[in-house]
Amino acid sequence: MGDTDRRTGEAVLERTKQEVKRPQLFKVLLLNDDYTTMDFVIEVLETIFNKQPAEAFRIMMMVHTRGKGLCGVYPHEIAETKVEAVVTTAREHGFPLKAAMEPE
Ligand code: TYC
Repeated sequence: MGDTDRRTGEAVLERTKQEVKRPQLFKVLLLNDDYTTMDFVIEVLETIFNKQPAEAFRIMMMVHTRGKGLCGVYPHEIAETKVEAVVTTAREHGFPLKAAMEPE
């Protein structure tokens, strides 16, 4: 609405070209701590982030050695749900494990 055609200068009421809006994506990261067990982190990666065992181990070691590691990239609401699921299950098991999300 209120647009002007670039070539003719005439008013354009509606553009026919379709715009595709892709959702903004967010990285979900796991953060290191000294108390959560390696086995529990691997379990989280397999169950919440659907990783195969070898990939879960690789990500866990990345977090352990580098402080944080990428678990997946998701639309906002799914990323939020993953972070909540990590925190909820970790607290239920008495672990301080944290997850974070950041714009891709
Ligand atoms: N650093 C933990 C330990 O030595 C293991 C760990 C890995 C904890 C990844 C959190 O996100 C994490 N038991």
